[in-house]
Amino acid sequence: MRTLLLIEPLSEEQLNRVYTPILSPLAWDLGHIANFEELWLVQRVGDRDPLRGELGRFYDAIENPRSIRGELPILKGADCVAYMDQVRERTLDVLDGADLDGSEDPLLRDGFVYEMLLAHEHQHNETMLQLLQMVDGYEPVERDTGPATEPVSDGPEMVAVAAGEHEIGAGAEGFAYDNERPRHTRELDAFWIDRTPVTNAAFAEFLADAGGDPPMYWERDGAGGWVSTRMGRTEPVDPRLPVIHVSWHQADAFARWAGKRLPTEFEWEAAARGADPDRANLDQLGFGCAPAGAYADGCAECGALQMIGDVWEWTASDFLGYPGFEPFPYPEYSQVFFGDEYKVLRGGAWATRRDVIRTSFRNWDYAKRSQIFSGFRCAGDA
Ligand code: AVJ
Ligand code: FE
Repeated sequence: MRTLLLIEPLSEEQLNRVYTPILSPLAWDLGHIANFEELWLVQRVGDRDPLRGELGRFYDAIENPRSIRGELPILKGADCVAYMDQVRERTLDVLDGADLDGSEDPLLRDGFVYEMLLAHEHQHNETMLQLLQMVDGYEPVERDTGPATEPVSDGPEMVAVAAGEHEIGAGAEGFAYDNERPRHTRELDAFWIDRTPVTNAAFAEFLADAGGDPPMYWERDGAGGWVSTRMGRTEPVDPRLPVIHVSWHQADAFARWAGKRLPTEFEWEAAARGADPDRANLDQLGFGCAPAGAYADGCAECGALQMIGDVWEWTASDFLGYPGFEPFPYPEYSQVFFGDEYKVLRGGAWATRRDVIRTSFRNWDYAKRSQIFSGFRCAGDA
C-alpha cells in the first residue's frame, strides 16, 4: 500500500514531528485515512461501533486545523499501524456483505463510498508527499520514472481555443466529487492558452526583471542562478522543467508581467478536452516534473500539452459551487470552502495518484500557498 511505502524510511520522531504549521504531522494523516474509512464504511455502511471510542474526533479535519494537529493525542507507531490494519479488515468484511451495484442508497450506488475512500487515501498520499519535500535526507524506497516523456516537442508559445458552448463538469455517471457536478454548459469567448506550463527559465527571467519572491525551496546559487533544496538535496534549478511551488499571487504577477492573464477554470477545462491521462506525468514515484513540451502524443484537442500531470495549474477562478450544486455526501468536503478565499487549481501534478485526476477535477487552496505542487500556464483573449 502506497501510504505505508511512503513512510517506510521514516523514524517515529519524523512521523510525529511538526515541520510546518500548514501541514499535519505524517502520523496524523495515517490515523485520519484509517479513521475516515472507519467512519464512512464501517460505521455508516456497516452500522458498527467505532474500534477506539471517541478517537475519531481528533482525526476530524474541520474540528482540528492543521496547525494544532501536533498536539493531539493521536495514535503512535505500531498502535497506529495496528489500527489501520484493523479498520481495513473490518472494511473488507463490510464490503463483502454490501450491495455496491444495485443499491438505492446513493452512498452505495455504483460503489460511490468505496471510490470515495480510495480517492481520499490517494489525495492524502499527495499531502504526505508535500511534507516529505521538507524531510532532510528522505530517500524513497521505490522510484519509477513513469511513462517515457518522449517525444518532447517544440511548438508555438500559445494555442487557440474557439468561442462556443463548452460542457463543464462531471456527468451523472461514474465517480466524481460533488463540486464537479452538475455538468453544465458555459459560453466562452475565443481565447489563447499557453501550449505548456510556464518553465523555470521563464520564471527566473521574470524574477530577474520584475523582482519578487522565488518559488518555495529556491535559493540563489551565488552566481546569478538558482538552486532548489527538497528532501534535503540541493540541485540546480533545471530551466526546462515547469515551475512548481508557486503561489497564486506569483502566478498572477507573472501572467501580468508577460502581458497575459491566468485562464478561468472553465477555459482551462475547455482547453484540456481530449488530453490523454495515460500520457502524463502522474503517480508520485517519478519524484519530479518532466520537461515542458513532453508527452507531445498526449496533447489535448487544442494542442496544449501537460494539461494533466506535472504541476497543478492555478486558475483565475474562486472556488464556488456550480449552478444547482448539491453537497454530497457531506458539506465539509467542498461546500464549507466555497467563497473567494480559495482559488481553483486544475490538472494534477507529478505527485497526484493516477486514479484521482480527471479534467473535471477541482482542487483548491489559499492564494498565498505554495507547499502544494502548484505551477500555472497563462491565457489571453483572442
Ligand atoms: C481537495 C486537496 C483541498 O486536502 O483539504 C482530503 C482533499 N479532503 N481530505 C484537502 C481532502 C478531505 C482536500 N483538497
Ligand atoms: Fe482527509
